[in-house]
Parts: sequence; C-alpha cells; structure tokens
Amino acid sequence: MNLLIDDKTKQVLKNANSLVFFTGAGISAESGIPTFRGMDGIWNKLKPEELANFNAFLKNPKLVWEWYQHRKEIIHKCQPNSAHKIIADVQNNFEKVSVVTQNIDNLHRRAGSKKVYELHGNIERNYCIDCKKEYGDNVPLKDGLPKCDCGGLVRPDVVWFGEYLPQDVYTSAEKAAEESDVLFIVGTTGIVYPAASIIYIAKNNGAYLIEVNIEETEVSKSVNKSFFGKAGEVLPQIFNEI
Ligand code: BV8
Ligand code: ZN
Repeated sequence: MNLLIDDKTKQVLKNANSLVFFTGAGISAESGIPTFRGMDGIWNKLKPEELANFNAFLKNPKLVWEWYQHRKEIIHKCQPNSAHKIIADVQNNFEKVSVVTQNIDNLHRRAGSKKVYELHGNIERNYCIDCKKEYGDNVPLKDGLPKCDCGGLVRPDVVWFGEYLPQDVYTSAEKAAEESDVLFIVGTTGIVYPAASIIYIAKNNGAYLIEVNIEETEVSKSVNKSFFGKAGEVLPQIFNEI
C-alpha cells in the first residue's frame, strides 16, 4: 500500500523529538476487541453508556461486573497488533514517546510501551468502593457478587461516564501533550471529554496533529494531516517511509 507521506509531514516527523500517541478503541479493533460503540455479542442490547456508569453498577452490580469479566475474557484472548507494536518500537528512535490512551485493555503495556497514561483506567485492576482496597484478578465472589473482605462491593478500576478522570494521570497526559512536537490521534471518535481535550491542548501548544482512522471524525477538520486506513497497516507504513 503506497502511503506517500507528503513532504511536510515527513519533515516534521524527521525533526520531531517528542511524540504523543492519543489512542481510542479503534487501535485495538484489529486485535479483535470490538470498538466501544460497535460492541457486538449479547451485550449490544444494552447501550455501553448504560453499563459504564456507577448507578448502573449499584442498581445491578452482577450484570455490570459480568460485562467487564466478559470483556476481560475477550481481551485475554487478544494480542497487541502492529499498531501497538510500532508505537512501542519507536520509543527507541525519538527522545520522548508517550501514549495517552482512552482504552482500558492494557494492550499498549503488553506491546512494550513504557510511558502509558490510561485516562479511563485499566480492566485488569479492581477496587473496593468502601475501603478502596485494590484487587487484581483475585476478587472473592459472594452469591455471584464481587465482595471485599470488608463486605463492600468491588468494582473495575475504570472511569465511568459522569466520573472524574484520575487527576495525576490526566495532569501528566496534559503535560506530555503541551510538550509534544507531534500528536498522533489513532482510532478514536474524539467525542468523549475531558479525554479529547488532549488533542486541543497539543494543538494550542503548536503540535503537528496526525490522525489515523478508517473514516472522517469530529477531529478531522482540526488536524494537519489525516491518513485514512487501518491503524495496524497505516502506522507501520508511516514510520517505514520517514
Ligand atoms: C466526566 C471506560 C466530569 C469504561 C469510557 C452528562 C453527565 C456527565 C458527563 C457528561 C454528560 N454529557 C457528556 C458528558 C461528558 C462525558 C462524555 O464525554 N460523553 C460523551 C459520550 C458525549 N464524559 C464523562 O462522563 C467523563 N467524565 O465528564 O467527568 C463530570 C463529573 C461529574 C458530573 C459531570 C461531569 C468520563 C468519560 C469516560 C467514560 N469511560 N471508557 C469502559 O471502557 O467500559 S469512555 C469510552 O469511550 C472508551 O474509553 C472509549 O475509548 C471512549 C471513546 O470512544 P473511542 O475510543 O473513540 O471509541 P469509539 O468506538 O467511539 O470509536 C472507535 C474509532 O476507531 C472510530 O472513529 C472508528 O472509525 C475507528 N476505528 C475502528 N477501527 C479502526 C479505527 N481506526 C483505525 N484503525 C482501525 N482498524
Ligand atoms: Zn473493602
């Protein structure tokens, strides 16, 4: 596939010191993980937004817990794809490479990326809503419910709709965006806030914005360059050509 990066984009990338990759569900699509809004299977009768919120969890903890266990089973069968891998590989060719992801699937870390800011948490982590005790995979179930030793309910360590993002992670991601020469926007609709603000923080600080998506998005009108195609094909090609 001849990508033919334009000279300007090639020049900018050759001179860049600091890259940030802002990623969403689309970067994990080729690994076999359904995108957030394209959720297939038995759960699509309930809108993800109705499941990914604290009230839904309190109302029906078993259903929400099982939705996350179901997603975790899918994720555990998947591997990082060539998009995750090239992002990990280029860490050696640039002074600073950070990943700011909205995804909770842990694939950037599994691919070997070192500086990963998980704005919406990580499905591999859980915690008690009462005493905040942290759990990995070893959550005790009592009558099918995830229960802490203190008796409190255990929830996934992910950010639900209407919840604040982890302040320290968000602040570090903002700083990386401010200092970036190039911001890649990979596989995201760019409609979920405050995560999507990262795009405009980078832009307002002079970063060159490169979008990689299979289709036009909200963000397309604000970027310097869009590459339309699958992230697993386009990203390796971009770094192949510079
Ligand atoms: C907040 C974790 C402050 C959970 C997620 C009313 C009340 C309260 C808040 C709001 C409100 N109205 C609006 C808001 C703000 C809300 C928001 O932005 N809503 C949106 C929907 C409008 N945000 C929040 O609630 C945030 N918190 O505002 O707190 C506050 C506090 C109290 C009261 C008021 C305010 C928290 C948002 C975090 C929600 N958690 N995930 C979980 O995963 O279970 S969000 C979820 O959406 C995922 O993280 C996902 O990553 C993210 C964004 O979606 P995308 O990643 O873009 O995925 P999507 O499927 O949409 O698109 C995939 C893209 O990939 C597409 O463009 C597709 O073309 C492309 N693609 C597909 N295949 C490929 C590809 N590209 C390349 N290659 C391919 N092969
Ligand atoms: Zn507890």
